[in-house]
Amino acid sequence: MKPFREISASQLSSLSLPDEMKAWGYLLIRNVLPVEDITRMLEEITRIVSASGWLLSDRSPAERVSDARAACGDPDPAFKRVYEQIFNLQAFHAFAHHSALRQVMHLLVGQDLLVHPKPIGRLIFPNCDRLVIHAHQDHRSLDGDAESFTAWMPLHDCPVEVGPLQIMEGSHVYGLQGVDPTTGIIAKETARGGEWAGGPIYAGDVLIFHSLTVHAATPNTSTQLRISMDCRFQDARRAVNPANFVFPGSGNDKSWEAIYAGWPSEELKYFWKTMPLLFEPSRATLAKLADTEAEPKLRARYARILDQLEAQGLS
Ligand SMILES: O=C(O)CCC(=O)C(=O)O
Repeated sequence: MKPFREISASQLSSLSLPDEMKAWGYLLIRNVLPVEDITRMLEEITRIVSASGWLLSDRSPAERVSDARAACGDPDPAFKRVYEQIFNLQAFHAFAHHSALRQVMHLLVGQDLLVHPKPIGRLIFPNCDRLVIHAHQDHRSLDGDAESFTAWMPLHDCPVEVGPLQIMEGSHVYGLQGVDPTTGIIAKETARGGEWAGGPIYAGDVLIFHSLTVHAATPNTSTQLRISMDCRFQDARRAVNPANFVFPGSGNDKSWEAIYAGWPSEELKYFWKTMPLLFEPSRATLAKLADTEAEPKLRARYARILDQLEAQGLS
């Protein structure tokens, strides 16, 4: 695999990030985030996974050596119980708003930056094929405007054996690509784009890619849990799917109120409410779909989105 094309933080003032993104579909920027801030986040997450029995008890939690008997991943109930504790942390949400990350995202999307409110934490057990995330495009789940971007950040050094992301260069110019209808995976053999690029990604580096860029995880063949975060961003004036501000899945009782209940301060609670967001689908379209969509499951999903927008005062 060819090595990532990389940019150093010191080159940021002399490069046009929009041009680089347009040409390659991704940017690997080294040394963006202060390692102390990343380590603080890592320690909070490690405390939770260690207390949940995911790490070998005869090794230091800082080594993140996983206990294979605990191996699990989304959507396993055991995984969700632990992940919920992490998702409830105020620091986890604040990470997506880190000033160093915002600065880079401003260079890419301009002054009107929307930080999507649901960052994702990846807790990837080693040597577990079923937990490897295969080739896909984020636009399929994000929806809204395709000019949206994911920032992927390991919370520790991530050599190739610990399973960093790989990127298919230039794959963002081909629109949504075909997937296997049962797995949602894009076959690497038929994916359209240039060569796959990969390599180690270190604590402090940020891999940013376009929502149409095809990407996949490298299998984690180490002994360690891989802990990373991915956060999404876009120009706030462009359309955004309202599903990104609520919890539209069936059978979950997640709510912002429950998440915020344990936060030590008011900071960042419902930060998007003061922004003039352009929802696509609009509330009127959602209301129509909640009535007319042929599939009952989808009708119920649209109704849940509308209810939750209303509860936030966004309708
Ligand atoms: O971290 C991973 O394993 C997958 C991340 C990913 O696919 C994404 O950030 O879109």
